[in-house]
Amino acid sequence: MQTTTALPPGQRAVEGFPRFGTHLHLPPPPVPDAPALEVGGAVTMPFSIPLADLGELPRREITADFHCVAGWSATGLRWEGVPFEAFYREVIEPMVEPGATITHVVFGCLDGYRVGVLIEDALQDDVLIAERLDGRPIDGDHGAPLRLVSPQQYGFINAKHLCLIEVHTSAPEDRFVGHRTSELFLRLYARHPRARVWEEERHRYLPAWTVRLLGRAMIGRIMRLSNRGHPR
Ligand SMILES: Nc1nc2c(c(=O)[nH]1)N[C@H]1C(S)=C(S)[C@@H](COP(=O)(O)O)O[C@H]1N2
Ligand SMILES: [Mo]
Repeated sequence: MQTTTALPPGQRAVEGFPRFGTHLHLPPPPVPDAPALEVGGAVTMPFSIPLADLGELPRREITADFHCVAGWSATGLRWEGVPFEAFYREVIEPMVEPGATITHVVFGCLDGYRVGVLIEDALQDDVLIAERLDGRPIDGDHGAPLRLVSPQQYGFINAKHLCLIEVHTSAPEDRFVGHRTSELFLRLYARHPRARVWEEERHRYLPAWTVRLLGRAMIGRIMRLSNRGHPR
């Protein structure tokens, strides 16, 4: 098996790249005819960028491992897209409300998933708004048409089916709009606000080893469920 680097503490490599998520068995959301990325929050006016226009921004390719907080890691994934930092500096920052200090960014998704991160974590230079995985457009399993890729943070930060970026001046709440089980999942699991894999920041309150145990008990079930929503 190809491994890019040693794995972070408490992670085990799996074959391939499974579909996994709080979406559980739900199929991926349909990709709109004219997909776009909306920008909102503390900006002078919300606006929208057609995906077709992302081509004008700098591009980058990275090879990275992907670490789910439940304990599995997919290794050697090749992502291609726009560095989040370039998108932030060139597209978002000029529109930020005068005087606002941005501390957090929320990534919103076509399936209702929303996750907030600290601005300094989002601005790490390996964070991508990814359009391609292993040389092909990202498929429904892994977040078509766009997803966030933040290799130094657990999978749950890596928002699939990305359609919205909001900038905030204080810590926002993670939410899942539209599916009761997924919403419950996010409420029950008080995830760590930074979620850095090398620091093993799995949970806001619980020590990492308890989450390792819990994860091991859940991985198989969630993988099988998620696979039921696999587009065929
Ligand atoms: N939109 C959306 N993004 C999501 C999720 C989700 O349920 N919906 N699950 C997260 C979790 S917990 C993980 S581990 C990864 C899994 O990504 P994969 O299905 O591409 O393996 O997606 C993350 N991003
Ligand atoms: Mo995850």
